Amino acid sequence: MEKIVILSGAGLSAESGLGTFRDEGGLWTQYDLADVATPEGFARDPGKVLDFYNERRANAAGARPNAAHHALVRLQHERDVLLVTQNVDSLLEAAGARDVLHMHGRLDRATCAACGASWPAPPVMSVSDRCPDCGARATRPDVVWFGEMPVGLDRIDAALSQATLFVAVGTSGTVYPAAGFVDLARANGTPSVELNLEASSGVFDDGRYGPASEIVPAWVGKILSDNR
Ligand code: BV8
Repeated sequence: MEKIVILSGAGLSAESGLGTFRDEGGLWTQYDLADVATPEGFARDPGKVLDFYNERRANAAGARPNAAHHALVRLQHERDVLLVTQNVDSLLEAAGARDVLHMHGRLDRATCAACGASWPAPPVMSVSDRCPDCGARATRPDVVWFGEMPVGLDRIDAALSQATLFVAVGTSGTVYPAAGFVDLARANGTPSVELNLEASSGVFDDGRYGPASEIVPAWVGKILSDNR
């Protein structure tokens, strides 16, 4: 049986209304990522960063999983699958996924920059919030900004070294180290598949292109019918 590592990006949740980062009208065309997705930007203007994530948290709260999320969950229930996501939404969990590895953190969690505590994020975070553990006014979204260490890299490396298949869903392959996972797979001799609206810059052995809500269920159906 296959041991599959699946990396997802914003394209997985695009049809759930959450938008992407680098497509036309994407988040990084509306905001300067240096202002809202770096520790330096947070230090400069924490209120602006909290507002950016409050808006995304509100948007995500109203979103529902699409057919691609449900297809990945079906595959996880039937095969040995590690779901690694760059997405900070919880739509895979909403579709019934277990044990999703959010390598860039989660919108629905907050953390304390002073003591490292983490707790469920309130719908709206403000600079006057205090850490429930240490009381410091140092709360921030529990997400990984540029220049910060992504979550779970050791676990991802170990899974990639054992994988029989690496799949990237809905990611432009722009952000590292996630964008380098396909190269790790190749170096390990692991076949790789890209499921995306259009070909990214990554070098994959195979690709299916179109909206995730169509191509991901079709691909999962083939994997399961081939009894791989
Ligand atoms: C780090 C915060 C130290 C949460 C984000 C080499 C090695 C290591 C680091 C670097 C390196 N080179 C450069 C770096 C630094 C940097 C980096 O990669 N910079 C880029 C800009 C070059 N990386 C870092 O800083 C990382 N940390 O390096 O720590 C270190 C050093 C060594 C080893 C380990 C660690 C931290 C990166 C995390 C930054 N945080 N977000 C948030 O606010 O969400 S990044 C941001 O981009 C999001 O997390 C997002 O998930 C991620 C990736 O974007 P995508 O998901 O791919 O989205 P995008 O819009 O780009 O693409 C969407 C795709 O979907 C497109 O292809 C589109 O065609 C497709 N699509 C659209 N609609 C659909 C669709 N597909 C299917 N169906 C559809 N309907």
